[in-house]
Amino acid sequence: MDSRIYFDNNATTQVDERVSEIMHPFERECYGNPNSLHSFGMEVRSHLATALDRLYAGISADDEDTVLVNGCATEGNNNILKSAWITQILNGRKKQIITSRVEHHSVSHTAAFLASMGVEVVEIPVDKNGVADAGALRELIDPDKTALVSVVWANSETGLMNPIRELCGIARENGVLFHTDAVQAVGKIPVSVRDIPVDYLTFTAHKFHGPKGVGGLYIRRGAPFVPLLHGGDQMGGLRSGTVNVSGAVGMGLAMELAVASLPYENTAVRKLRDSFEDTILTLEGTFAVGSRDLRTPNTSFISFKGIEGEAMLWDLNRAGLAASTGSACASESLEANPLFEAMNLNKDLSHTGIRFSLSRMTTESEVNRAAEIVKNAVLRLRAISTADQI
Ligand code: 7TS
Repeated sequence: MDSRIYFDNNATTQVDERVSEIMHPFERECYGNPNSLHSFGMEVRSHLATALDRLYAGISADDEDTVLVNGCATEGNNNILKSAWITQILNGRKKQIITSRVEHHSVSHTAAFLASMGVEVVEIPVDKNGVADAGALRELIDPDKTALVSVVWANSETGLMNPIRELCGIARENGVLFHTDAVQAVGKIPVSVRDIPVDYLTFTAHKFHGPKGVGGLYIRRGAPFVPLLHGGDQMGGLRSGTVNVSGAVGMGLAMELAVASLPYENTAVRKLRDSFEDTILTLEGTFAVGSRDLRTPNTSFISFKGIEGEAMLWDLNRAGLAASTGSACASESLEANPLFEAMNLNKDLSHTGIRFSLSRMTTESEVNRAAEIVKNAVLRLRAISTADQI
């Protein structure tokens, strides 16, 4: 039994046991290539078809739409921005791509690359609540100029959810394509492309108790699309390369389980997160970033006045609690974080924010122990810093 506590589920999650089990046979028993014409291929194809059905159902995609299995959300995000560049800008009359100031690097760095290729990239700011400002999009969007609007559904560091319904509505009113990176939304809140008619949506299995290295990309029927990978014409020629069959099968079941767990996520996990946060916030000099009702139910980003974030992480880690100072894949300091800058928090945060992200596997006893560990760390680190000042 692992006695450590894992509160870094926005970085990645533990694979659900049922997902693990369903993936096993695709290594030694059912190992055919799904594109082969013999029985080995055929038996795999049927499992892949079930997995795709589960993915379509999970996000309420229409049969006429496309859901591709690919390598990860980074691939999906790259694909959509580069595809919009090729179809709307290089081969069209548009000039501009709009993103927001709170994107994951897989969007912001791709946008920066496109800017270096001459694309006009504009970022919508966040409002005082820390969510993308829909009013700013209304002002910036230009039907003659804007090729694509791409806004992350939920921010990975704070869990703050952007007003995707409104942003997507503005893009549609202007006849502009709309993409959302739904990596931190799937499995935490309902994600339905029928309800919110985005043109493109990305997700990645390992954020909802599925395996790593496999993701999904939704493309609405008729939405322009150019593949990133050309080759063997797998996935209808839209994503070449032999499909990661065990990954796809695992992601399909993980999606089904994640959707089934949404009520639990929004009651029990939310309650655990709130109770953890309430306990931590009794400590002096602490505050949580972003109001709770605007955040995904599993995430708390807490600032501890006067404590250096990395020192705190080490202390927590030594005591058996895994958390993070933000995105594991972002190395920038918190001071440079545009979200905190926009919320006017940098001056208060200065290296003191810690992200705690829970999951449906988190238990009450873990929450209680974690809160104790955090309290002790804060007291110890503050005592050290006071001793240093004497
Ligand atoms: N988009 C968002 C919003 C993410 O949070 C991440 C990963 C990705 C895209 C990329 O997913 P991948 O499967 O391609 O790697 N975010 C984080 C994080 O918050 N800490 O580590 C990875």
